[in-house]
Amino acid sequence: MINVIGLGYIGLPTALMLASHGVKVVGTDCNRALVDELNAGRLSFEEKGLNELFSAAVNAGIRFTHEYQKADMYIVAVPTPYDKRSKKLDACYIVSAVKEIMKVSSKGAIVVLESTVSPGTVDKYIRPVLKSGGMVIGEDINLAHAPERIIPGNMIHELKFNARTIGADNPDIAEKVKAVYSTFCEGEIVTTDICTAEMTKVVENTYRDINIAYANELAKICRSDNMDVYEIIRIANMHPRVNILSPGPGVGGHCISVDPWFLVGDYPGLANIILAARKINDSMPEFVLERIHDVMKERGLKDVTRVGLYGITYKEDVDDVRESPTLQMLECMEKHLAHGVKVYDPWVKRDIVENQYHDLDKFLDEVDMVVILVGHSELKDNMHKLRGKIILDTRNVCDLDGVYRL
Ligand code: SAJ
Repeated sequence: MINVIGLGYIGLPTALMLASHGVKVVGTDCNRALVDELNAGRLSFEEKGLNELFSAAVNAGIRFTHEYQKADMYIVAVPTPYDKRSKKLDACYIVSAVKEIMKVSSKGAIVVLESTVSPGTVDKYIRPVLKSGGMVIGEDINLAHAPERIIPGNMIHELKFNARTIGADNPDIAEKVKAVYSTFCEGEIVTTDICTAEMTKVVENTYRDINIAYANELAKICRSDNMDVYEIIRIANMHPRVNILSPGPGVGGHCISVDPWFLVGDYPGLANIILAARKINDSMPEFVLERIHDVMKERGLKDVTRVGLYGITYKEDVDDVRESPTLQMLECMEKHLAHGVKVYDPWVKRDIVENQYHDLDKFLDEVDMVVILVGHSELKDNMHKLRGKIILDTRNVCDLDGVYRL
């Protein structure tokens, strides 16, 4: 039996996928309200294909509880925040999960960590906890790291088809873990040691952050001299070895905007490009505010309450608002006492900011200027409704005449 610990964006789809492929699974989360919701048949977030997977897993007998189970394998997918001051990983959730596992695990059980961690985390935090709990690693308990790689918006597909990395202390354990993931994963599964697996995952997300930072820096350079950054990137990308990503209002989400900090925190003085990239991406919400200001000035729009921000989530067609550029912009506006801007997002059903709308038409009725911060499919399907508005498009998704861009 496998006990999946943490039923969030990663743990839940993984548990469902395993269960729907014939593996006996129990999902555990310390959040009792979440467990109750799942047991009542309600999902905690939206994701393409998740409803169908949920039904299949429930039919296959998956259970959800707040209690840790006696099991042969634990898959741990709990949050790994970073300390904003030291920039280092905060391992508190992993450590407490491992402490709970120790109390109930079968002899020889394997603990597979899926959460993204900085290189050396297993050595630094998990091994000492197990040792001080009297566990002999390799006998009483075994360790592996199988970092998740799935992208929100296409998680279910990627869970099935992405290649995976499994780091373990010895090849036997790696093979056992590989056999479990092979029940549903059709991508190549590479086995290695734990530290290599830890570093590889952080390196992947950091690579993307740096590439986005390059695009964002180009956007700033091009704006300063009236060049069209999108056309320049489009043409440059025709080169067979160039693939620049897209500029945008900033890098949000709980992965790419967080993981590079682990390297900055652990390797100060060495992680220089990584730090510069983080700073550039973090500066984008303020850059967008400057653009809003410039466009308002050019068009003679003085009243900020006639400006509407389209999109609160960190990217298109997901409901996740963590580290969202829109929220960072709103925070910054508040500091400058620019209150009253209107906000709308079709994916955010609860009221989380002031002047938030839940109907696109009503939102558009109330504004003269629309700032596109997220390119949701809903907007692409309704772009004609923006005709006649002043439009600042930070995602390059609007092809109406007279649009302002980054
Ligand atoms: N963004 C841009 N320009 C781009 C691409 C993205 O501004 O060209 C922005 C997005 O709008 C968003 C942020 O970057 O705010 C991050 O979005 P994303 O789609 O690049 O990535 P995430 O955070 O949703 O998922 C990433 C993925 N990592 C890589 O692609 C290397 C995913 O595979 C990981 O599993 C996930 O992080 C994770 O959980 O670590």
